[in-house]
Amino acid sequence: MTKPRLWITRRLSDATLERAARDYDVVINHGDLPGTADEIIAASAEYDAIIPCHSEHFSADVVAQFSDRLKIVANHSVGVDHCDLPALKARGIAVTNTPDVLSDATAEIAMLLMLGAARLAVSGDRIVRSGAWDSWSPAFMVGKQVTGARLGIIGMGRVGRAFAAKARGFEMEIHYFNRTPLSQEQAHGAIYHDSIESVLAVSDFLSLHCPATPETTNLMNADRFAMLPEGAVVVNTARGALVDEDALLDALKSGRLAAAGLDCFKAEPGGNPAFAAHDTIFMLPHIGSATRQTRDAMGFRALDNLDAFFSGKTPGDLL
Ligand code: 8YV
Repeated sequence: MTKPRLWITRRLSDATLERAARDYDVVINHGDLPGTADEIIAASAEYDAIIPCHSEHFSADVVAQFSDRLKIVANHSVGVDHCDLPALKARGIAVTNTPDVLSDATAEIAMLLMLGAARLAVSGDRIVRSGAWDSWSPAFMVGKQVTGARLGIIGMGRVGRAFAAKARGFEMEIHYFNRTPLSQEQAHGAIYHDSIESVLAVSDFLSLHCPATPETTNLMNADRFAMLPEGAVVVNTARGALVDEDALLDALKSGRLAAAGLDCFKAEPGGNPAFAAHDTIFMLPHIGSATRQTRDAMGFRALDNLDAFFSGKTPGDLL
């Protein structure tokens, strides 16, 4: 039987690429640059399947120009905001993602950002590294304590719950907003709020874990930053689209926010150059799921979805 033709748009983990090469007639973009709209359109005529990352954009405009060969887009990501799902569905193209397997790695990065932002990691590192550390005083670099503080989580899906589990180790009082309340078993004592505003009022620390959709664009805007307690810390490991970046800067300047920890930005790659001057923003370049173990698991999950699809079964992560 001829193997399905598969395009892998980026340099996935070695184990993933080996398995893909064993089971598929695969072309790998070893150059590892994001696939352009033209390349994606051309691929729709040459391949039965694509494994893209969030760096490839399947907009309605791109999908409208597709040929008929492509049958499945098996994303190597949990977020699918780079895919116009209705447009792909209308073309009869299956779409899958990779939930679960990256929840712990992403929650680890959220914890790193929360601790780093709260305890002034950027200034501390810079002062020691630059040789500018020439004095010490009890008043030096005094940050905000995480242990026992109130944590607000917007979006209690898999990553939100993994983060809450880690935060419980810091004895944090966890409040959350979610479209639906969690069962008692899943909530582990976290306090449900039926509105975002209500969570903000009690969030000494706030962490965003919801998908980017038209409804969540600029979810954190000037009005909402103003609802946080004075000196709050905001963490975003979800998507840059969730935060109005000008409003975030204003909130830092006014002192409403003490600090922010960001792994994602409106413009990626690159981030927001206006953030660079602010040591109170601890930044990472969208590496929430970037551990060896998780990269393998994401690649394998995408391949599991393809295997199911091409053997006539419903992929586990069909959207
Ligand atoms: C990935 C992510 O690194 O899964 C997601 O939605 O944002 C990241 O964890 C990236 O999307 C890989 O394609």
